[in-house]
Amino acid sequence: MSKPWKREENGETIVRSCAWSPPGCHPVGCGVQLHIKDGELVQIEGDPEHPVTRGALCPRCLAMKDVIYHKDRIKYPMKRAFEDRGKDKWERITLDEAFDILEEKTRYFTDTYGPESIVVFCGTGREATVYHNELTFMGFGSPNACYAQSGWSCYAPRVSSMAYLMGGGYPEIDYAARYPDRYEHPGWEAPKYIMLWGKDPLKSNADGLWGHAIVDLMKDYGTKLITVDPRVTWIGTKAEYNLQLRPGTDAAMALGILNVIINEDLYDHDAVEKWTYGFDELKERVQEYPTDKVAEITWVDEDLIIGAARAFATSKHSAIGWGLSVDQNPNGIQVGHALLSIMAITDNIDVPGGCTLGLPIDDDTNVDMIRRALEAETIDEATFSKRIGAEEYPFVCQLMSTNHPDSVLDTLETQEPYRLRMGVFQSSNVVGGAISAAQERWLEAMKTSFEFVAATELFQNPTTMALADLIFPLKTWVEHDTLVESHYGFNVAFNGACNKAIDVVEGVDDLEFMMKIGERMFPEYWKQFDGVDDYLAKVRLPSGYTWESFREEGIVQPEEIYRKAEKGLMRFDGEPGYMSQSGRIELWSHAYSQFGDDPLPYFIEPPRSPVSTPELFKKYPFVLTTGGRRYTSFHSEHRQIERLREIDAQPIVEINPNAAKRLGIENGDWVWIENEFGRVKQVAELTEGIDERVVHAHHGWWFPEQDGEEPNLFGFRQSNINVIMPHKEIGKLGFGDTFKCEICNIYKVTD
Ligand SMILES: Nc1nc2c(c(=O)[nH]1)N[C@H]1C(S)=C(S)[C@@H](COP(=O)(O)OP(=O)(O)OC[C@H]3O[C@@H](n4cnc5c(=O)[nH]c(N)nc54)[C@H](O)[C@@H]3O)O[C@H]1N2
Ligand SMILES: Nc1nc2c(c(=O)[nH]1)N[C@H]1C(S)=C(S)[C@@H](COP(=O)(O)OP(=O)(O)OC[C@H]3O[C@@H](n4cnc5c(=O)[nH]c(N)nc54)[C@H](O)[C@@H]3O)O[C@H]1N2
Ligand code: SF4
Ligand SMILES: [Mo]
Repeated sequence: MSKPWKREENGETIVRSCAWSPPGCHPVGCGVQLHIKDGELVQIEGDPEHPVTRGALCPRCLAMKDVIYHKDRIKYPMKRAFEDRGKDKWERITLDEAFDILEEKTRYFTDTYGPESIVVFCGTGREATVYHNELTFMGFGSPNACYAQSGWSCYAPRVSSMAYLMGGGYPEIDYAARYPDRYEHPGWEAPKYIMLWGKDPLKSNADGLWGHAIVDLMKDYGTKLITVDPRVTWIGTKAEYNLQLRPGTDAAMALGILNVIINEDLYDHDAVEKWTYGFDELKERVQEYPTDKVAEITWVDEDLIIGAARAFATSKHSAIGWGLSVDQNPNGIQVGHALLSIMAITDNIDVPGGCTLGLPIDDDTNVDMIRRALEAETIDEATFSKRIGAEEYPFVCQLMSTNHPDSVLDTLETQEPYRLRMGVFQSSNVVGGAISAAQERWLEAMKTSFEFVAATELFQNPTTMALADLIFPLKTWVEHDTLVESHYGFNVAFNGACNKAIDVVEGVDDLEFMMKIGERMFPEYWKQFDGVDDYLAKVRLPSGYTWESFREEGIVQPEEIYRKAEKGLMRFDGEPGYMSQSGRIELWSHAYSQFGDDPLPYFIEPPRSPVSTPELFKKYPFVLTTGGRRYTSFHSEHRQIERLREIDAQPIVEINPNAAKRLGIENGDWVWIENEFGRVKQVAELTEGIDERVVHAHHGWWFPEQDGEEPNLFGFRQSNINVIMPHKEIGKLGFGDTFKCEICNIYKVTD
């Protein structure tokens, strides 16, 4: 890029950077120019020189000044007496004092009860995610890294399926992200179709897929869309086929599409023969899913299913963008398997205009962190063997290296097999935020179990107010240096420099936090790093860079190599093929069979649905899906940012006007959303874009403007949909939840 990372212009310092977190975002790394005057951020604008985002920004980055200088931001470290938990009674301390307390407590619980009595929570996609396992194993010496979403239902099911079915390499829509000259690059092709499967990428930019590229492709390169979504989203209105399915019936839909592709002989024989395993068995399985049956299950017209299947299979090359709905379903492992099968048998994997493919999973990812920690001797095998839920759910815990989230709640409630006594919250608002189901249970269990709690945070929230004894303020992405790597290394479009531009709080960033506690607990290991820049250079940056040389370059795009399996790049031994047990993409999975599941994809009804629980459905006669992303928030964040709150002022439940009319509900009415687990209220938004039998509730709601102290805790019980999401409604192998496939009743709030 031509402009330097930092320059002086008209009395301002302009810092070019790639945005990330905090506040939350996935590692999208959108290009920004930060205007600094007298040490203050005065303006933020998109950076037109960023090869991928080319100057575009969404409202959350545009509101960064409001976040950074917000009056309620936590500005210095604080402690609170144990008996004052739940009260807004904090005492300011220094950063050194805060680390002294953290070290003292870590040593106390480690020495008295073993390091496994400490659990470290982390949420999604923010910088902390990258260091979650490392912080837990090599900072605290504990085996208990916890991602508290029931059934680990985000991204991990997709990544794990890929690892077991083909040895890793996350498939992502080919939007020319790795080329500096982007769409003009010789040899790149635009996808003919993009099938967006339960994904709304303009709003979510999930995992670093820069969703706006899909608009470029549609506008300028003729790409057509197929959307598979129970709602008509904005992008759905542009689709040629919009398969508006019943939530949770995705596996049936994917198997129906496979049925058409296989029975009509629309698949690529060469690709099937060379690169797949188990085609005949899959062919037999899909006979159980004729399109008339699938239409009945999914509530989608048979003609549309057939049309979409034909269009996708006969238009080479085409891509599937698979989203969160694959994960938030107890049947999700099978959905992922069926979608991978569609990509594989139509020869749309690792080809221009199809799905690009990451490299096989290697040492850089969390997966290998256990080996690194054992070598560093910050933890031993015996301690690892105490990881909660790992024995019961090896399919989940082997690759992710964490414990099993649902088992953690069970352990907190029963104190079996041992008591968790110290909690560290690092990028997760477990009480009244987004991640946990059965939120009241998590709150009560943690209150009882935890003798000490530390958190890193931007703002007070229900979790910190209820539980924290010690708080470290967080520096935003404008206040610290780091590397942002899209797709967490699983399929990297680019590495970007996130450059510190200002100093605002007396706090930490996630990397500093890990290194500081690490240096105190395990100095032998951590002394090899001479500060954050040195750590980044040794562990995180593409090879050959120092932090200074990397930030000078600003963005480093890895080379795009298609058809890696042919070239021996998908196996560590350099042979052609994939790193699955058969050396091919497994349509019939050896691993699934060994873990005790069906080796082929299949459909099962959600645990509660009009079909699986017809009696219950009479009482709760709507299918409920939740959590479709909004431009204005990242999960439970941004609720205190006035300019964003003006756009999304209240929690919304979307409901069809005919259904609303039957219930006497008008646009803007507060309504109860009720199921077996309780009720919460949200504001009804009437929309034709949803079926009369389905409703969609927003997630992550709490009210920073309300009383934060116990028992109110910022009013999270009022509207947070996860108060009524069930615990442990997981799939056979331990993945999946019902956040996108529950049932409920809706009625007007009258009091
Ligand atoms: N602005 C913003 N961006 C975010 C986040 C955020 O909170 N805010 N969160 C980040 C995180 S952690 C993630 S995982 C990603 C997720 O990002 P996406 O994968 O895009 O997921 P969602 O937006 O939850 O849902 C996508 C679509 O799935 C549809 N859907 C609901 N139920 C079903 C179903 O049963 N089947 C199918 N096929 N579709 C269904 C919804 O209507 C919605 O339009 O977004 C990330 N990006
Ligand atoms: N009903 C329903 N619930 C859902 C979903 C849904 O679709 N429906 N989606 C689920 C999904 S996919 C996910 S991934 C989870 C997400 O769940 P989480 O990632 O746990 O999100 P939050 O609850 O918002 O908590 C995140 C906290 O981290 C803090 N934070 C922000 N940035 C940083 C940072 O860089 N470092 C650190 N240390 N902290 C930071 C924020 O201030 C915030 O308090 O939610 C899940 N919850
Ligand atoms: S996706 Fe939006 S919030 Fe995230 S970095 Fe890009 S502009 Fe910022
Ligand atoms: Mo997520």
